[in-house]
Amino acid sequence: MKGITIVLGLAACIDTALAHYRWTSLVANGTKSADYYYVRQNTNYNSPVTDVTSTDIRCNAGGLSGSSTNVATLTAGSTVGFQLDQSIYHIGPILVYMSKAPSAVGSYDGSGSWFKISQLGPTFSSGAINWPTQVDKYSFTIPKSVPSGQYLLRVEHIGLHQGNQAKGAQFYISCANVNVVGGGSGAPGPTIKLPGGYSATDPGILFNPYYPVPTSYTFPGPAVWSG
Ligand SMILES: *[C@@H]1O[C@H](CO)[C@@H](O)[C@H](O)[C@H]1NC(C)=O
Ligand SMILES: [Cu+2]
Repeated sequence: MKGITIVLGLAACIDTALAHYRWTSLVANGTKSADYYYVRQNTNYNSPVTDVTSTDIRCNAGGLSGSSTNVATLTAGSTVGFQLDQSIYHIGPILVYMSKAPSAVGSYDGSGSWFKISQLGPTFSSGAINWPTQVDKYSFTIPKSVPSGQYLLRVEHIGLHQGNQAKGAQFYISCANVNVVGGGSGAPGPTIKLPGGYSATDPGILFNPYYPVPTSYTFPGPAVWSG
């Protein structure tokens, strides 16, 4: 009994004491930007967000303003990525969203509509669930037909190692200020609000990754808009 307590205590300790992975920079035109040059810097250092009803779920704690963050010019249809400061070491999916700023993105708080442009989840083979491993960068395409203009570009890793517990899922989020050029006349959707679009009991958030071994995974949020 004592041994179990010590092991659990250690596990909890490691989880808070270790430097967590953070999405610190944007990769555009094949070039990685400096940390927090285009990515809004959060104020909770490397702690995850755990409350999906908080405005922190938009762009992490401290991410509602990006007035001191630069704006990256991105071409619609191009490949873009977010780079982490260290590889992801928790199990869970990666999701990417965009939200159009009503005016300058630096002063946009993300209270508008969000649509999803990419997601990566587990694969299933011979009774096992296999999560993306050793990810230190996630790349995706800015949809070709997205209307030109300024957007928040949001990346999220959902740590599901404690996803079997209420509010156990951990959201590692960053948002970049971007200006899309060369876009089209697509109508991005379906959309959600953040907070609002996620519930703590969504099957992809309150999710037991261990036993019985899952045979499917339902991503939270809307379907991916392909553009
Ligand atoms: C990427 O390349 C385009 C086209 O040359 C340029 O307009 C844009 O500023 C570049 N973006 C970044 C973030 O370097
Ligand atoms: Cu952790």
